[in-house]
Amino acid sequence: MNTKFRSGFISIVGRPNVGKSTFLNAIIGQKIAITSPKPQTTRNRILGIKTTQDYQMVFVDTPGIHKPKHELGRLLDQTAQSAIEGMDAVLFMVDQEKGLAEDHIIRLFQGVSSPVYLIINKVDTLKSKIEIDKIIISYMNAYPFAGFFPISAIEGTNLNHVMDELVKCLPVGYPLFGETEVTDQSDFQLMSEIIREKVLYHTQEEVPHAVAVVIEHTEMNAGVYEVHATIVVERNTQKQILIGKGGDMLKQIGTEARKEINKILDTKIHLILWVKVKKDWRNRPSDLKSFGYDKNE
Ligand SMILES: Nc1nc2c(ncn2[C@@H]2O[C@H](COP(=O)(O)OP(=O)(O)OP(=O)(O)O)[C@@H](O)[C@H]2O)c(=O)[nH]1
Ligand SMILES: [Mg+2]
Repeated sequence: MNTKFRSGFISIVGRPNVGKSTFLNAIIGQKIAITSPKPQTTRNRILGIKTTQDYQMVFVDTPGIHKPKHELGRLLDQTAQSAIEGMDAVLFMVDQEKGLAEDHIIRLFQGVSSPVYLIINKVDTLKSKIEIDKIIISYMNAYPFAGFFPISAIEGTNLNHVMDELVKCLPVGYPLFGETEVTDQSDFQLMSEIIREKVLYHTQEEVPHAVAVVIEHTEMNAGVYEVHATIVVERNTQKQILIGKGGDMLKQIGTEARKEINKILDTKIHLILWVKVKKDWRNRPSDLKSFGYDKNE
């Protein structure tokens, strides 16, 4: 055992859609967290574990911090906020396209004892260097960040510099997870998230936010591993949209999800999807719980 082995926790927080989950996947080197152009893609705290000979870094991906409109949104914000305290380091990610510092978000870090780093993402779409300098100055004036890193999570730019800095934040200690483990999510969680990601890509406006996915059961049927999943929506009109003309939309979502599940879990499943209406589920604590959105603390 390496006596200088380091291990610890690093959280990734920020507004929705800034690229937190894309960053996590890039660091771990495989898809753990779903991503999409829609805000509030991530709904649970997701661990991504990076283990080398010298360290184990446990990243905590969180839902984007926003102004909640539902009980679900309130839970998402709570989850993100609870991942700020007690970490070895916090990465505060911003999207350079969104401009200057926002005071009310920065206030979250007041009194936090761990180092908070400013990560300015999406520099691949940067128009001029002056622009990014202005953004950096506005954030650095708003909070004493331990450092800042302009990155592109999609292109992998500067991620090595972030990692070099983060290693220094980890205390000497034993690994907390097995060396081959990359996430704390179960296969059921991963499957339901992948199905939800396909729904996010195929639907617009309120529909993606009104969707939850539940894996009901799995069974072996004539040598085929069958996965039965329900897509829950809030209204009949949303159900119609998801099913599509002659069932086309649901078929498309099912095909894309099945292919990706097979790839990620290195398996061969047959996916059977149902759509169910559960009125106002985002405001019902019992529904939130049964869809897996209560254990975020
Ligand atoms: N151009 C560009 N787009 C990026 C980059 N990183 C992420 N994106 C895109 O930004 C969008 C949001 O990415 P996510 O990783 O889902 O963002 P998030 O911060 O996890 O969002 P929430 O889970 O909703 O809080 C997706 O369309 C990504 O492809 C980047 O470095 N450059
Ligand atoms: Mg996310």
